[in-house]
Amino acid sequence: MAAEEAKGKEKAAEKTKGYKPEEVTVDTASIKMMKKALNEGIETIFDRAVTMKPCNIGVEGICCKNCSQGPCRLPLTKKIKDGLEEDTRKGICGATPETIAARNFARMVAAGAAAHSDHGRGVAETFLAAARKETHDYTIKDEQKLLEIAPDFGVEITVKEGDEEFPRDIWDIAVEVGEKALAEWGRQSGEIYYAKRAPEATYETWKKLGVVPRGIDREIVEIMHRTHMGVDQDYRNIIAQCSRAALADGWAGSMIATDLQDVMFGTPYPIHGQINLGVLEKDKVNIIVHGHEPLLSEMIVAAAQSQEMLDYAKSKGANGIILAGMCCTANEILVRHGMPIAGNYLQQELAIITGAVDAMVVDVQCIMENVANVADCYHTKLITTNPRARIASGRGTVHIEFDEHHAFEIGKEIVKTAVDNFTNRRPEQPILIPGEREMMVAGFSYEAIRYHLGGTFRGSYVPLNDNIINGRIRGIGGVVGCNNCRTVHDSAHLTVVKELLKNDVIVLTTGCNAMACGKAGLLTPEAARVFCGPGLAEVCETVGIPPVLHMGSCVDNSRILMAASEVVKAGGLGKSIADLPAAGSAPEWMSEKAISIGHYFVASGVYTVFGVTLPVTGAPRFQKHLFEELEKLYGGMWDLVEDPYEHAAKMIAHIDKKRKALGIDKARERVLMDMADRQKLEAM
Ligand code: NFS
Ligand code: SF4
Repeated sequence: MAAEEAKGKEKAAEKTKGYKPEEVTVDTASIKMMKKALNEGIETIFDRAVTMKPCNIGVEGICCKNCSQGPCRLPLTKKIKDGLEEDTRKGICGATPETIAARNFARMVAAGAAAHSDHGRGVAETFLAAARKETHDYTIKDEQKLLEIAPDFGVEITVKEGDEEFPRDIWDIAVEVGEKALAEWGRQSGEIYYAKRAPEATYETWKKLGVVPRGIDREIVEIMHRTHMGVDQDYRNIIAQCSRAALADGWAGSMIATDLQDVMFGTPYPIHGQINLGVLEKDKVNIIVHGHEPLLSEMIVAAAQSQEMLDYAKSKGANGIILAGMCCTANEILVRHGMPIAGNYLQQELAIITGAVDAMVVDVQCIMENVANVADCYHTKLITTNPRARIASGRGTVHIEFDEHHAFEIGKEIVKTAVDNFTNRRPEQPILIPGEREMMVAGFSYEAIRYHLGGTFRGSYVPLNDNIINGRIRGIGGVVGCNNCRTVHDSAHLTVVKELLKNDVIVLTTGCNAMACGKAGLLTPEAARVFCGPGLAEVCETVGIPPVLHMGSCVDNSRILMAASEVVKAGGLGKSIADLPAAGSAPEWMSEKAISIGHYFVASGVYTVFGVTLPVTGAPRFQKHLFEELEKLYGGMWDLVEDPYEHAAKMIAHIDKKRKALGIDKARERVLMDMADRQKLEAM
């Protein structure tokens, strides 16, 4: 009895032990909100991270539940690990740890590719509806971009009459592009159109390996089939299918989403914005749009800015309307409209805890179910909008379904709901909005990079290449991805990025990493002086750009693929993406989308390092395939490095390896020996 009592007490103590805000984030605004949450007894993900520990078999990727004879768990013992004992682990059906881990990995790719691509499908459908003038809420904003992408779909942009050629009607072009784009999902054979956008040598590698995607849906479905009990039981073959599906995501589903969004809403060019919870304002109606698809948020932006809604807000005693984004929706409305960002993934509950959020509007992806419970603790209305994503938790959750044919009307209804709720703020609940609010410059599409780093007269990637060849810029780092409650919020993101900058590696960013960088002031031109090595600082200061280029949301990782392709095409840095002095990174990843992105980077030839954990470590041969053997096939490979300093160091070592292979390592040494450069460094 006494023992039991002691155990109970221990458990209770464990429960109340909780977390220390300063130990789980480096973001001071978040710390303030966590303290408020702890004071008010509001449970957040940071509490759950203490009480819910990950399963140590699942974390290594070696639990199979693909049939009801399992789940089969194959723990990796120390003896097997050290090679003292033969690895004879098997599931009930005989599946090896390699098969199990590869199947699990493949299903993550399938889910991630499906998420991005289903987003893309929605964009293509809306685009087609706009092109056919079935909706008046969307239009073609960027004709130039439409004309640029049309030939990639084999769509003519001119018409011939006799010997003469005339520009074709833009709406006709749009309809044909829309139809061809939408057909990429259901395509059964052949190749996705955009595969040819890759440098020829990269495309040839895919062709040789037989992994050029046929159609988007087909490749995702085939993963599900192959990973069903008793189908594909060769981890190498499973990974080849992962490449097809992931490439279909990066070079089709995501890329089409990005392109058609640009045509409808405008291609991003550098724009000022503000970030962190301090963008909320106490005396205004605060609406947070959280999720991923700009189709809806674009309309809410328009509605929130309409005189009708502003007047309505005034009639309810509010001083205006603040519309702020969260997660990738935030990136979408930032890069096109300069709308403020409230925060990244781990701040979604914290935003509501300010007490000042009148509505949180969500669509799909990365929305924690618990936002509904937190919203219930305040006056906040949680509004779901997508038929694919309803939330059962929460007494006050409402559903206002989005429909692209009446998009603006629905946008207004949502804004009106938020305004009405402004009057329901509870006087007994003190509002606390942290003061943190950083300035940033975002919106570096690959077109914008071409323009900004290009010559005075004409956009081109040649000057960027020249600076890489002469060594001022050592290489390119793509640092992207999520937050993860298993690691200190934003900490690894910032360490990896700062290490790269210090070593003259220019950083391209998207997703929650971009927001971490924004909050830390890295997305300003002034950051170049403070954080960069002398070469990179000089380039950034001359051109007037931040050393970290915010390229958008996670589907906009396709912009990084395009930028890499442009760099190859500009010449002097090899023939394929795999030849570039470049590396990818997701220091705090958590979502399945990140695995799909990671794998399309790897299959496109990029060395890609993940932080936190990777569910492959329990299957050493499979891990070796991903971390080593893939390099021989694709030129790119996976890696897992938890320590952010070592993480960056390995990226830099890879960049140097590529510089050496290109014969430009000497140029770099010369630059470093340069007296003028040294003096400049000392003066800093
Ligand atoms: Ni990307 Fe964007 Fe953030 Fe991760 Fe989620 S918001 S789509 S998945 S958590 S970076
Ligand atoms: Fe076990 Fe094989 Fe069934 Fe997986 S598929 S649960 S390894 S029997």
